[in-house]
Amino acid sequence: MAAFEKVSLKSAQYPKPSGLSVPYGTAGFRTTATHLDHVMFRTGLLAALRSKNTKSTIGVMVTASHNPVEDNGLKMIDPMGEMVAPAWEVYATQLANAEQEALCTVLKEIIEKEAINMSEPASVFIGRDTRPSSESLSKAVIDGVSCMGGHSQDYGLVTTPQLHFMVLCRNTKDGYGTATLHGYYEKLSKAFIELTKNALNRTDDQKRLLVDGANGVGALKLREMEAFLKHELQVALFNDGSSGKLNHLCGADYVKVHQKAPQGMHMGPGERCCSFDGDADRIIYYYNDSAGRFHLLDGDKMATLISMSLKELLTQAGLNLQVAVVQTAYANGSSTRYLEDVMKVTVCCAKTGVKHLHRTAQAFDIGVYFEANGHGTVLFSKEAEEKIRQLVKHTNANDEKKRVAKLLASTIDLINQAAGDSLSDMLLIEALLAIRGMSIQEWDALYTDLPNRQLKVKVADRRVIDTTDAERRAVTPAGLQDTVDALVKKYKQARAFVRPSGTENIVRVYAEADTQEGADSLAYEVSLAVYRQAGGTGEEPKPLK
Ligand code: NG1
Ligand code: ZN
Repeated sequence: MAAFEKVSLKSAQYPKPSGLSVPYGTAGFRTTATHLDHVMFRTGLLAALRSKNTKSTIGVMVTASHNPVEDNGLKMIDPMGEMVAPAWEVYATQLANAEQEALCTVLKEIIEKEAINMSEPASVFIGRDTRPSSESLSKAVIDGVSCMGGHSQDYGLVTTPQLHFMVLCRNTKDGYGTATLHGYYEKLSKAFIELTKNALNRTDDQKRLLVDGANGVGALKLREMEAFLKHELQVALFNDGSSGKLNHLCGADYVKVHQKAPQGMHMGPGERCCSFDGDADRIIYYYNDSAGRFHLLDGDKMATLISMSLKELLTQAGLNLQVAVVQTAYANGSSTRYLEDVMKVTVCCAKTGVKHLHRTAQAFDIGVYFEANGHGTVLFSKEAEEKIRQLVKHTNANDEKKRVAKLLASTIDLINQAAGDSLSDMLLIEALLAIRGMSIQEWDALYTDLPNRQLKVKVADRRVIDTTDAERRAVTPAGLQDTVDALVKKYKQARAFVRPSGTENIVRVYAEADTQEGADSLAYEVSLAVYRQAGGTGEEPKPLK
């Protein structure tokens, strides 16, 4: 077959460093940029096959998100804008790690296993972040696609969720949106302006938002979108990439992990601020109070504000639709308690990684999902969306109900249902705060986070830890969970768990308790247990100061 000859020839230009093995992890391939040429080319081949297999457009985004600028990676996007199906993650790993001579054999095996009709056309959308390595790496993906006779559309610099949006638009018949950047900005901005019309007497101060663009692609795209927002949002943009280094001392991950403001941000007391990550699929809010104390509003707080607002709007509209919140084990215990006990919403716990949250959220009329680190969105079932849009059209409905239904419809339009999206989430939070007339301090005061601590432990093989119950309990090594349980009993309002990371070669430890000292001490004790019972390497963990 001509395609295979081409593959053999072309792949020689993208040789695999011998002995190198990279897995398709929680968020796709991710490693040092210089090790990725062959992975990119081969994923291009695979994306074309996935396109033939699904008779749809597939996406490939070149990014390493919040990782340092020297890293890179990629992620495949399935037809409905979601993460690629698990079986194809396995194929991706097999293909990326095949030795040069075995490449065509592995390809043929995938084609046979999936019974792919090679005469089908293939279409792949490609996007990339601002890393210096991204442009040439995305060319390698395009080369791979064309080797399989596929057609690529290169969107160039886009945020990860923008590419998810393009893929979803292209593959939906009922008009999710137009698969262009203009289509994306127009859809979101129109919905935002519709919503903020309902916020009366907004002052310029209330419209002002400080944004840390992580020196990444999100900053560029926010600049592009600003023109569409017609001054309804007044952005002061910092870390816009003009001088600083990507994700360095800034960005959502930095702010969340270090619990402090990014560098280069000039925050006045009480000013509303947010940070994107390097590919703009996460967002974290924060402010300094008048005493100069830093306050963080993470994914849990966003899920709370969003689900609370949706629930109220549904009641006002007289619509009987269930709102559920999907969290992970990292959600702060206070948020779970507030959602369940005060707001009376259904809360589910999914495994870490947005694909797990996304799938869980799909089971509800309206599923709000967020990781504590700020990655999340809202999914509306077809029926829920239909009911809301029907009420908007319903001429007999009294005016107030219709007004509220319109608010809900605009909310649907504002949300990027394909993926967590810094730009879309930011506009959603801004609109909800505006409509509620709520300050960031009032939002923050809904509940108080339990003090918590996350630690990493190096072990020889992190796969010795196997977990259950959405990663909240360790099944192996034997005895480890008993130790954790006994340690947790020593502290008040405490909770702790351990799980192997899906993106780093470490075990993560999480602990929370009624005081910071308690959380720190529990996290340390659990780390020591992991080190001793799960084959720790290097230096033994030390107590936190
Ligand atoms: P791992 O390394 O599996 O914990 C991390 C984040 C996830 C998710 C992925 C993908 C934490 C505790 N974990 O996963 O939430 O964002 O990276 O980027 O933040
Ligand atoms: Zn990201």
